[in-house]
Amino acid sequence: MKRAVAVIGAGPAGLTLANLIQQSGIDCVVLERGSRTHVETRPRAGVLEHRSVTMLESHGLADRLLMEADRHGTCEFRVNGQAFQVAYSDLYDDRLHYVYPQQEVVKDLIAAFLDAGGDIRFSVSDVELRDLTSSHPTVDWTSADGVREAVTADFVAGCDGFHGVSRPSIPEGVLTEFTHQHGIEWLAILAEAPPSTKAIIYALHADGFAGHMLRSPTVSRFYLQVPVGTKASDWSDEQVWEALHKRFALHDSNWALTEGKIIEKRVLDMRSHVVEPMSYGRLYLLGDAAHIITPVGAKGMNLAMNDAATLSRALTEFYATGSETGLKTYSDDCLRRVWRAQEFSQWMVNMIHTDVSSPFFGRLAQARLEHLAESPAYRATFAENYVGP
Ligand code: RFL
Repeated sequence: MKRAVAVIGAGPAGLTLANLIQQSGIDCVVLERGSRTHVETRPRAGVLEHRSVTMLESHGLADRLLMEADRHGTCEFRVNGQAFQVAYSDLYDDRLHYVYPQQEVVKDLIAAFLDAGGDIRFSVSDVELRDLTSSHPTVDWTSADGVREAVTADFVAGCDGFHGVSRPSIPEGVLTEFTHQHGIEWLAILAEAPPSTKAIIYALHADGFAGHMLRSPTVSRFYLQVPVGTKASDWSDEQVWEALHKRFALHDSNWALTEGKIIEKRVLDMRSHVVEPMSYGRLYLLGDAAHIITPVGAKGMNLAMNDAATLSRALTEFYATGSETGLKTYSDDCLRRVWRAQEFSQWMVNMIHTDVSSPFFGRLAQARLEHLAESPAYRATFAENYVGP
């Protein structure tokens, strides 16, 4: 089989890229390890930045999102039983966050791609990449029926997440890896509980951080900072709710947390990882395949989509004019935004955890939060980074 582009992975990065290049008349095949049902029901992120939505909308890919997503322009911090809100949308050009679960984004992008005649191979295995520095790299895989198949392409897009095969196909020594273990762990909880808040809550408590994120009218995501080395099974559902009640508690308020059935409980290793450059020969890395960021600040899915839009522009330029300028600058263009997001996420990690590495940092976190509560200028900078410039 011959295609212009072989896309590995049908997550937000791979599916956004596939749709965008298909719209430019560039043919591609998408190879996905999971089944269609699996990828369309896997809950992960849920917050899209204004600029991700604008990009999807300009390609006609945001119809359902714009109808169904909740808009958010305020978040809340709780410290020692007192709450204060930051109306970040008012502070930054009326830009909003769109709360729309990642699996719904994936569902919409698959439907749009297939409706326009796209080719996705689900449930593939043993994907292998070859001849990446030649002008015609090849990808082999075993189909759902057990048949070994291959595509020869002009370019390969590695959109297969942190644990995929694309990045490890690059010879050792080519990439520079930047890794940071944040020294904290979160228990991530998904519950069939209607949101108890209109604004995302970040709560600091002597026991550790707690977060109340929004997903849908019937499902909420919660995070609890837990000791490093914790297993999800160490926490019973009762202990989870007890800790959430305690860490979110407010003095002088009748605010209440609505409980519900816990449908997912997992420990998130809070780490950051970036590789440079985000390309090798004719292989381009996108999204989590190239960079992992903590969920603090909700940047991961948005960075994946930005990579896809950037590579799509470069490929469109290449096929229209023969120019390789966009392909050559792809990595630097994406990395600028990746590092800006990493810096903000790290800043926010340090602000919402009282004991990141020492009591000294606990005091810095407190000072940072007081600054945020008191200073309009500081809040404006937060708003720009949080909602996305
Ligand atoms: P994905 O979504 O991991 O998709 C990669 C796809 O590749 C497939 N794959 C393979 N296919 C073929 N062959 C192989 N060998 C393969 N290996 C893997 C996988 O099955 C999968 O379908 O990567 P992508 O597209 O780069 O998208 C990245 C985002 O998924 C990720 O950054 C976000 O989910 C991160 N994230 C959040 N991001 C936000 O912007 N806002 C949030 O609020 C937010 N919350 C979160 C998050 C991630 C979380 N977890 C589970 C890590 C909350 C959580 C709990």
